[in-house]
Amino acid sequence: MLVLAGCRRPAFTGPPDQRVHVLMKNWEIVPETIVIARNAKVELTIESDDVQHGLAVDGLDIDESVRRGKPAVVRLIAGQAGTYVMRCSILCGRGHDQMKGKIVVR
Ligand SMILES: [Cu+2]
Repeated sequence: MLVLAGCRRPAFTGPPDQRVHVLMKNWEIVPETIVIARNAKVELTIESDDVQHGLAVDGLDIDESVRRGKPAVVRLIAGQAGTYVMRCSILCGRGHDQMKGKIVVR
């Protein structure tokens, strides 16, 4: 098994401690700020309300594309407290650059 130091998001099994629903649509990420607990088992369900988007979170090893009607589920455990930038990773149109948010790990 290949282990990439620090940047690979650890997987987990069983029920999550925290579930978060993320909606991506032209041109925003809702909610714009997500607060999660450090070392908690977190499950993100990401949906698109319109075109194809991608949820990328730098520093948490997340980059998932999502289409309308096809939610993506991401499971993560964030071991490091801090603020991580969420952005859209798929050029979705005119307001693409406005699709930003943050994940705060406490
Ligand atoms: Cu986009």
